[in-house]
Amino acid sequence: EINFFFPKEHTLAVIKPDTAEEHREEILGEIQSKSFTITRLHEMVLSREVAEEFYKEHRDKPFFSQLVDYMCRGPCTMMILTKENAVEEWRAMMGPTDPSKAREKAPESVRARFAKDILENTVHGSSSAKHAQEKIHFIFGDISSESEVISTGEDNG
Ligand code: RTP
Ligand code: MG
Repeated sequence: EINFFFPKEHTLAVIKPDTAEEHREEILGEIQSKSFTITRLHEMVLSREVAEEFYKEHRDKPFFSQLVDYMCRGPCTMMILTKENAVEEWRAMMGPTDPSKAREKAPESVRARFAKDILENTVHGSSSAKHAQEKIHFIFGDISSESEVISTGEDNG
């Protein structure tokens, strides 16, 4: 592996509830084919409290209670993905929040192919390395012994 000069970065990726099993498998296959390391993978049903805390940046948005309902509806696949530039690369793989925009701008993206609408949009990804570090700690606890985490960049939820 050629990783002497490129520091690895972690991101938190989530396959949200209601995603069909075959789509889950396809997403996992694509993550691996793009050479992310799946550092952690944990399937869990979020409580309302955990979902509210996870998306607390959005608590004042009109869609917040629908978002929490959606996130608690079934099992989420929670993952730590590790690679240089992981945050940006996973966001690029996901595509825009709204699948109609995703189909226009990024037709190969996960949301373009599998999302139902702007709310039920299949996947989550941290929007910055700082956000990733915070959410990884919230979901998985302390992983600092495993590999380096970069903590720079903007955080807009
Ligand atoms: P995410 O945090 O889940 O990766 O999504 P994102 O950055 O692309 O979008 P964000 O603005 O952070 O929104 C978080 C999630 O809230 C739901 N949403 N619903 N009904 C609506 O207008 C609306 N807008 C956002 C989506 O599930 C979105 O992923
Ligand atoms: Mg977001």
